[in-house]
Amino acid sequence: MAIRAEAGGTFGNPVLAGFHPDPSVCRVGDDYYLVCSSFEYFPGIPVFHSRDLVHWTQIGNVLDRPSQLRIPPDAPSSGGIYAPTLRHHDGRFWLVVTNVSGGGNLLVTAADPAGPWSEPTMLPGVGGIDPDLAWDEDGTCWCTVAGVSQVRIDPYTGQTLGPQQPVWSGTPGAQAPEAPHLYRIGGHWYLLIAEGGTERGHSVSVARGSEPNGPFEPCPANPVLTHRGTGRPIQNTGHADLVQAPDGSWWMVLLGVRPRGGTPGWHVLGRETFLAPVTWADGWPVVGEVAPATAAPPWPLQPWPAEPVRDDFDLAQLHPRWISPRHRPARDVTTGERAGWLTLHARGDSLDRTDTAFAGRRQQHLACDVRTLADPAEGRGGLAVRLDEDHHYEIEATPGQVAVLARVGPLRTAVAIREVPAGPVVLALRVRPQPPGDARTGPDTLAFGTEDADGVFTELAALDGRYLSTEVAGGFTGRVIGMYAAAGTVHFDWFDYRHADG
Ligand code: 6LW
Repeated sequence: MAIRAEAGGTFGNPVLAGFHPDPSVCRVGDDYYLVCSSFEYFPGIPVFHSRDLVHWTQIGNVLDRPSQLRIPPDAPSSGGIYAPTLRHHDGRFWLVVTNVSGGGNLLVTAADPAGPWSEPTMLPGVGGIDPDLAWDEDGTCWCTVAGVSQVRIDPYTGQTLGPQQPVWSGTPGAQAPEAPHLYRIGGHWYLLIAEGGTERGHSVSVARGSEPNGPFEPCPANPVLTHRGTGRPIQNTGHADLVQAPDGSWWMVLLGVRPRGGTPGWHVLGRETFLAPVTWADGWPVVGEVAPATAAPPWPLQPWPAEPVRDDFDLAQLHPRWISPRHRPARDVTTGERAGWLTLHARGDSLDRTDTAFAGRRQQHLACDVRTLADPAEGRGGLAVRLDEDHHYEIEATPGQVAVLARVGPLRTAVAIREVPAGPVVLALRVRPQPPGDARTGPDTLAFGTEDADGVFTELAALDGRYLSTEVAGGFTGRVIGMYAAAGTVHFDWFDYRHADG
């Protein structure tokens, strides 16, 4: 059943759970498309489709070829791809984005947002992150970046057509004016920005003017959205984009986080995408409640149509949800070697290395069960929860043995080791929220173990989830759960991801 947000139906947030920050949205006819930042991961920039702004289905990745996305092996985690803007203009889709790990700002186009997207047009004259594109009535293309400054560009060549000039620096005293989006709405040009930093102070402010390049008059009600200083379960709300529904209603997509546990609160899924209604008063946007999910799970936290639990690796191409740090050479991560299995060839000897062969998907639920059937006969590898090279937990199989390993900052330890029968082994992970406790209670617990042929779980170790949180690790991403090889070749027959929220 599709609940149409724009028809006043109820819905819960987040609408795109897990590490999906910096959402940018556009509508063509009855179809909405949305993109997010992807940082060090390849392929880059997941693209989603929806008919109702609530249920999103991934239809591809914008940067899915090495010729479009180069992230050097030594690029830091949380480098790479920041903050895309997606627009539809003149019969095609335009996406502008920054690769902070090489090349800077770039622009790609597509007839179909599912791809293929073009090779990048570089924007060497545009300085600054969070680029936005807007066209005025005479066809001039304005590129606006964090700061906030603006320059006219030729989007076909990437050349700038004049000086880059400051347009609005946001609320005096607020840090980090960023994530600009410029819109022509009614008789005004609106400049929507985020300010206050992407942490607890995050907010959305707006200014308007009669020309696309200002001068801009700030909204007297700024910030038009912030959860700072509140006890709401959704925090860090900011980095927003606006879209109008076919029925004329307005909506905002934005990022936010769900910190849990005691103090200071830990968020483990990264920054997620939320939806809020927008009305207008005196020509200014008024943002309604960023309502947390109230409906019974699995709706609406499940993508719609519901995602199958199992990936069988029966297809030549991996589903677009699978991502790998920095690059994914087909020779190292392939379904073409053993039919119906995903084969990984080790590059680095552990997940501490930036080049380890790893294919994972975002953790999207506060509680989930994950399992994979691994065949380590020719190597060593397993099932991992990765925040970055310095923060990951894994259950690793070698022939006849499994071990739970933990890396937290400078510390690396084998937490538990057990003998198992030789041959393929089901590696399992159960993520569960921590029950309410005292001020030091963590967000969740990650229990690693094996499963026998009857599906009976034997726990090896249960680890505190706070060490795989953004508050501990830093950065812009969230947990990614997947398979890896740390020596030789490891084959995986299937991978199950099942939400256990509720
Ligand atoms: C992004 C900036 C931000 O470029 O975080 O929350 C940065 N906003 O706008 C990385 O996502």
